[in-house]
Amino acid sequence: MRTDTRVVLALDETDGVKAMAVAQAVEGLVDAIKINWPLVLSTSPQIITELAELADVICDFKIADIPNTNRLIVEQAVRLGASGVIVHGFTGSDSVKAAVEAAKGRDVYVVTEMSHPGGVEFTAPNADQLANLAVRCGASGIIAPATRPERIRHLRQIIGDLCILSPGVGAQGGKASDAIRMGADHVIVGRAIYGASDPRAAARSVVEEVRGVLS
Ligand code: OMP
Repeated sequence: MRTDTRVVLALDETDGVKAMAVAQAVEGLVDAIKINWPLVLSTSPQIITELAELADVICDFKIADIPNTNRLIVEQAVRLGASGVIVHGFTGSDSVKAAVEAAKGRDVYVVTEMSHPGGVEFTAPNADQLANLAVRCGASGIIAPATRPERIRHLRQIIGDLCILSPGVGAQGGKASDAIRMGADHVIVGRAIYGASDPRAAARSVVEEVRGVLS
């Protein structure tokens, strides 16, 4: 993925026409567009191919199955044009390795501690193991919470120079600058951009906040 603006748009807009309009509006301001089930289910898997013409697309399907099923899902995402996928790690190393193999060089990100309040119940106590598993399985990086930026710094120590994508900015209360300062490579921002009256201006403001930390 590009490391130009360090911002990834989470395009959870369920109106396909609006989603494409937002994607076009933020062109050049985001390093990738992450899509999840809401947009794919409200439109069609073809949306992956359409968005891939505008930006790198990360399919956030939180893939969490046996190795064979993981492989089948990743192969279809790649066939449609995905540059990356997000998988869960609690399924074990064989499942994550199957995803990495099927991705054939595309990025695979493993979820560690989740950003929402419930993320402290099961994911936080196991985050170190999940981060270690990401390294062992050859993943490109991990997902770590902008809502608890000190956890990003902690997980960075485990994963070395793997990539950290950090959701939870804006609507969930996290700050992009805090996440980047603590070691995230990219922030993932959804509602604060696609839900804004001017998505391009909202994206630009996150980009400037991040630039303020890096400059
Ligand atoms: P907003 O809260 O609207 O900015 O969206 C955040 C996006 O990041 C959504 O698409 C979530 O599904 C995703 N996400 C989290 O919010 N928390 C996590 O712990 C992990 C993810 C993710 O894997 O992207």
